[in-house]
Amino acid sequence: MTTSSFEFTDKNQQVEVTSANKSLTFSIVKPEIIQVFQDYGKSTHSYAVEGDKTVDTKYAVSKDADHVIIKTDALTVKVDADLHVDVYDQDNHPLVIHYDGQRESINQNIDSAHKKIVRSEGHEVATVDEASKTYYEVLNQLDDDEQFYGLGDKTGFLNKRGYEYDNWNVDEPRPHIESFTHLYKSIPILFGIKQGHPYGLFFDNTYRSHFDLGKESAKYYVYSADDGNLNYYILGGRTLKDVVADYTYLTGVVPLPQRWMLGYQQSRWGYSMDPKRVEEIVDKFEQYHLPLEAIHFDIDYMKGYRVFTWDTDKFADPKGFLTSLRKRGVRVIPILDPGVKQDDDYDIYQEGLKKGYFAKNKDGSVYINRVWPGKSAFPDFGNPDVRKWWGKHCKFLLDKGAAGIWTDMNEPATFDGDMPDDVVMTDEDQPSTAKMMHNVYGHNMAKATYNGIKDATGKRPYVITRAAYAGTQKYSTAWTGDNQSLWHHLQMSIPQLCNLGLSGFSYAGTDIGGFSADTTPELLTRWIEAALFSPLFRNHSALQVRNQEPWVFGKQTLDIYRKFLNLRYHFIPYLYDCFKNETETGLPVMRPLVLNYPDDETVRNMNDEYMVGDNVLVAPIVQQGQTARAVYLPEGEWIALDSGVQHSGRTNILANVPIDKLPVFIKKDTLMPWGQAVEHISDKPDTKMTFRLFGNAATYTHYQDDGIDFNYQKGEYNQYVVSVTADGNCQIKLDHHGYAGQYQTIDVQLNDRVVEFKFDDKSGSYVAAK
Ligand code: MIG
Repeated sequence: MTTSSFEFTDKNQQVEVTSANKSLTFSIVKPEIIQVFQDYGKSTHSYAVEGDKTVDTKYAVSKDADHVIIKTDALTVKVDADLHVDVYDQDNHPLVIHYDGQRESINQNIDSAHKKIVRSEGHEVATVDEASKTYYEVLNQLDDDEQFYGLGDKTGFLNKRGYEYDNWNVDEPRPHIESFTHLYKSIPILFGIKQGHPYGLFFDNTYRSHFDLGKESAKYYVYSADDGNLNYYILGGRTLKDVVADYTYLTGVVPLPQRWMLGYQQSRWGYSMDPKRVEEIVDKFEQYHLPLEAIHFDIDYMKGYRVFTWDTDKFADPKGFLTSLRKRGVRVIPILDPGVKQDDDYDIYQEGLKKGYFAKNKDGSVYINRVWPGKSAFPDFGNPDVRKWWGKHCKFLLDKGAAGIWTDMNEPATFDGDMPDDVVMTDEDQPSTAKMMHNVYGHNMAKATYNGIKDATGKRPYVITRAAYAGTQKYSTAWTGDNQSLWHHLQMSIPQLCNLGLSGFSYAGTDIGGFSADTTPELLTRWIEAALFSPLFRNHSALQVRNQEPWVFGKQTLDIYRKFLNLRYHFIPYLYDCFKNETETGLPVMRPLVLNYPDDETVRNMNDEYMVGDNVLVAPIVQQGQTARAVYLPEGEWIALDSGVQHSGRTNILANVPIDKLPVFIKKDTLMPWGQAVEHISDKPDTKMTFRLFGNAATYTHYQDDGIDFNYQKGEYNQYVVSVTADGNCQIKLDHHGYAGQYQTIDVQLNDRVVEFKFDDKSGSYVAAK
């Protein structure tokens, strides 16, 4: 029997290390994932990680004089008597090493008296945050070459090193710039590459928390929280892809979308003030032969901004109207805000009140703040009954013909000051407060909406949310909120969407053209080009700004816009395949080059190029007036989509990029499915598919299902393996045939000819026509 106060217990993949009177628990989830937990007596319910993810794992625990050592096949964790944690990968490379020194203030050469003076004029003065320090912080060594990625929708650049961030969802109408520490989403997943070795740290704590990633000092980085338990996951695999995949293993993948959701969507605050205006927009799309899948209805369609109402003074017959649009191939996505108007004659408010479904003040009265409908109450979405209630009411919109629901203002945003931290809310079955539930408010609203749509329609739900927490990707696509028609925001959209992708949000987009401020023809054009592969593909603008539909700037802009919408549609089968892969691998569709080429130092700070899956590289123009740019191509051979010219990688090439061009490169030896440039994606199966060969030989696996419901989960899908050998031998195998909508014709475009295949009913296989 030892009386040493530094010891451990080990039971069922849980190792509890105790020292003095404190303890840390390490849960081995799988070889590459270890959870670190310290109990501060707070809720242990996770909104991000649903269900037990633990896999039977081989591991060993030992102790020497200084450390308790936990070892799996992928990770070694060393804990000392101060309960400091060091982590190494399977080859003993350091991944996460505790920093032993003290935090220091940024050196400003300013004394406290002068700090006070500049503060009183309204300036922010950085200082070591005493308040957060007193709760807890995780302080780790920072290497000179360490890079950071992830963190969701934060502003700024791809590599987060050198900046500080907060996790606290806010509605931010000012132009988002790199000094802003937080926006609408809190996704506390930090990916690092240390001396070339990747790791992840996922801090699953919904309370306000902070990252300083080498801004304060080049010696360390810090995570700190204001409240909650210490609860984080160490992720470590061989490659950055492994680590990113393990994050989605924990928090979930984006479910397969309906096929039309990958098509073009048009939106503007104000369209739905008048059905005539909506019709005019649809007319113009038809007249100009522009593809269109959906129009989004902003708050104007409601009766006095009351959720689950439709203003029948404006729309005599909402259902008839939506049906008529649907017949023209256009779906409608109406918006919902969380705020429920305080109005005694309004059934939703009465019902919520009677059932106690609204957030409350400390004294038990209903918490009221002002939003669009005026004074409003806020559903307590952390309560599963409230989520069910909200979900059921979504049927009101679905019955009218809505094809999805857009959820806004769910940070939650309020007009009369922020919701106080002590507002009473529910954490599943436990009483809680806004202090804990704020960052998952949007998450729970999106989840309620997703389940409501799924129950009512049986189709793959389409939800778009503004606020989110880690794991919201299981329920909703996300847009990046109120950007502006600024070149800076076009530039930022690439790193922002890439980091969202790494953070689980494979299905996201920015408002194309910019939401606030007046766009210009050049900016709109460069935006539709840069966003060509943005998973969520929606042009949206504010009430008070210049119109920004594709035709408002005349023929040149319209023609270019149409050309790129058509190009997008050619790539939809590829994007759909990327989504299918994403559901299996957890890797994002739109991604930074560093994910595919983590060993290439050139791409670790690349903000103006991105990739789509493994084989497509995009290098748009994001500078006003620019018509040429350097394009960095990583290792391998690349074929320019436009010209077919082949380039060798690991170097920059100069691309001439006049206003109507977008540099897209396909990795040599790729077969690319090439869809048709339709004006509306049909619910009926395509009868024909084309595959284009880039290079000399390739194999490609292509996925097809009805693109609508969940029957694919019962095997109703087709999987085609298309291959071309260097000597021109071409084959198509129907690997899995569970969906009756198989293509009748498949063309394979080789460099010198097209091979046409026909489906042969008798043999159930594809036969090359002679
Ligand atoms: O305070 O519903 O980000 O997309 O058009 C503005 C009106 C509220 C903010 C959303 C924006 C939407 C707008 N909403």
